[in-house]
Amino acid sequence: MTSESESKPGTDATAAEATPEPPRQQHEFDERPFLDATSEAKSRYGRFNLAVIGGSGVGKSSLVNAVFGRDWAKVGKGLPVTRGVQYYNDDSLGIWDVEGFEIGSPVAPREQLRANLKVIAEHPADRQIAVVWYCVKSNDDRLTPADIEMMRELDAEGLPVILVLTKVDAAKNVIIPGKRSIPKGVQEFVDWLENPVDENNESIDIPYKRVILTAARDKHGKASGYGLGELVTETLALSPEDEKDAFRIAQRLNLPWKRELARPVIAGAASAAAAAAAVPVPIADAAILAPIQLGMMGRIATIYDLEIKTMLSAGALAQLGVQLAGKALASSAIKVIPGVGSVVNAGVAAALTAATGEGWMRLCEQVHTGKLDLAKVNDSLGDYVPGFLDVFRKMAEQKIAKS
Ligand SMILES: Nc1nc2c(ncn2[C@@H]2O[C@H](COP(=O)(O)OP(=O)(O)O)[C@@H](O)[C@H]2O)c(=O)[nH]1
Ligand SMILES: [Mg+2]
Repeated sequence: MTSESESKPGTDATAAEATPEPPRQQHEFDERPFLDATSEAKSRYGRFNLAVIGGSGVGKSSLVNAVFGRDWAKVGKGLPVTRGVQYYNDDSLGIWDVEGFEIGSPVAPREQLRANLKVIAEHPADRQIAVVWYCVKSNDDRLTPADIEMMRELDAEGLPVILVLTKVDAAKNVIIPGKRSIPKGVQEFVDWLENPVDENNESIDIPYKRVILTAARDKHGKASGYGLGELVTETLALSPEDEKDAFRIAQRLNLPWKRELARPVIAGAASAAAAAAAVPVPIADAAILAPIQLGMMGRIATIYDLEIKTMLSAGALAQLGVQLAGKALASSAIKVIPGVGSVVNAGVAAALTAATGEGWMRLCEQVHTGKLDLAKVNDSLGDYVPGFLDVFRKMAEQKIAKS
């Protein structure tokens, strides 16, 4: 991932490294299990690459921002790959931003796109296109011959194409609550797509897999999610199997998909904790659970696409471990065995780990959706995971103070 940091738009890749490491505490646990789990999860889930093709101004960047929550278009340029093609990426997402056919170009549309796809194909495996959003303004009458030629080229290359009609001015339907009605012109475009014909009224075949009507903004310029749920559902459906998880992680609209990924991680950590405490361990040795829990937390942070590493100051995660294994453990239902003292047995270890995982998952969700204002976390949020939340808040404050 560092090899590509030069193409990372808008992020300061060196900020984390630049922070001097505080002297390492002589403690049994540190943040490494968290960081190791994060990078392991990142490489396991990989990156989802989407090609977004369409004329300038059709709303490609707005769609990407709405679905993936990356404000790349505003932040700056991607990696200019070839004329009309830019590549933006971070760990979980790559976007091939491809300008539509240039009118007046001496090269035919299909040839132009073929040349661009060839350049893309020369890039490494972790940049190869999984799905294409072919974007057209919904108030156009029909597809142009250039659009059709380009979609045929994509299909010939085996790329699944979603035809995305953008900027649909979907009005609230006054008769059916919750329903939206689309302008007459858009409906005519959709009708034409169902039975497309050329200029001579001959039936033609256009090889797209789905048509989806979308809007990133309403007519007042406010954010609109029209059609975006369907867009992510169909994008997932058309993704190659081994890139589905990367897409679930990269997108920001569907939270249940992230929970589906996080739950098995929690279950796995709970069993590992139970195994580690198969022979009940004295409280003082409960630190053996910290790496398991921190590893679980690192994986979950990856699923929510949170750069906790850059959110949290160095050493803070180690403190988190202390909190987890100490305060949280101490406040849980720990067995007292006469003659032995307080011990953590398998059941307690598993339950505690599962509770920590659920709490951390919900916390990540809140941060991910922007609902949790880290600067204003109040005590009611102690419900998540008592104990480490204070640490988390402190770390967030440090991060805010630094930036
Ligand atoms: N009304 C309306 N405007 C939109 C919508 N999506 C994008 N825009 C506006 O259209 C312009 C071009 O959008 P942009 O995403 O930059 O297009 P791109 O050149 O294809 O990347 C911007 O001013 C957007 O605010 C939409 O769904 N509805
Ligand atoms: Mg753009």
